[in-house]
Amino acid sequence: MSLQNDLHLKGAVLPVSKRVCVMGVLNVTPDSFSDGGRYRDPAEARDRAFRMAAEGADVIDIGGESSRPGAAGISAEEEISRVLPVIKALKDIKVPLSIDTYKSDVAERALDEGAAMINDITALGDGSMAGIIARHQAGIVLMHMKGEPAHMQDRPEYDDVMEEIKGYLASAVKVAESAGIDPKSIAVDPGIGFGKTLRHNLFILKHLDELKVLGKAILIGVSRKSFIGEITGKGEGERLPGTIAASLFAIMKGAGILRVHDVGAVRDAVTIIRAITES
Ligand code: HH2
Repeated sequence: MSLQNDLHLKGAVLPVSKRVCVMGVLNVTPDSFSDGGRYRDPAEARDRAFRMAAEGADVIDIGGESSRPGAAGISAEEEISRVLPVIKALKDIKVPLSIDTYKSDVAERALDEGAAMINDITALGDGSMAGIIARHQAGIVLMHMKGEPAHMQDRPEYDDVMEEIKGYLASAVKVAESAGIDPKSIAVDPGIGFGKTLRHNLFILKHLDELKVLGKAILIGVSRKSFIGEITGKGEGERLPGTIAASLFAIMKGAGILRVHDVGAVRDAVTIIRAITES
């Protein structure tokens, strides 16, 4: 397992240099592909977040808009109305909160309310995002996506998928650092399933270590994703074994943060890998 630098978030540190960290997914949307509609009520969202923290989540990622293939976008106001009450309901949680948004208006309100990191699937596509992150000294996940969620799975093509992802993320890192974001606050993510076929997703996982040249913590999100279903024939609720297998492969290839729905199970699996590698 190759570990990267610790990730510095506003007032918190993810100890990626010492161990693999787990990001628990909390979707407060009506339509997310696997947990849509389950945690829209802030009290339910709170219970879920506290449960994930108790199971060993290092950070909770709150999403107010689904990015599943074909998803239609919502307005910043609508997204704020979903996310903000949940952040407010989690004021006393010990783990830092990340917000899965590409809209700078949502990010600003969330950071004002105490969130520590923005998970941006467009890697600073909104021109105002970098300045807001820098001002708040917050963390940022820069993710690669080809196209937009509405059309990203319409026959994506690459000459060289890893080269394209590396180049894209390297440019995004440069934009982030030029805007004043702390280099230690940036994580990168190749964006499994975002404008990628099954073949692309497998190739990215197999060659994930190539992203180490970027010198940033590597985050990966394979949890319950459709490529696992394509291989195993399993529905969304039955993809935990596939999620664990792909996650463990990713950490052997250098991933430092795993974005997952099933925190307890993945945490246990990571602990076993750690015990073996450190024995
Ligand atoms: N995947 C999803 C959403 N956000 N962010 C990062 N950085 N990396 C990912 O792989 C990633 C992400 C999709 O999963 P989910 O949140 O479960 O579904 P939905 O987008 O439908 O809410």
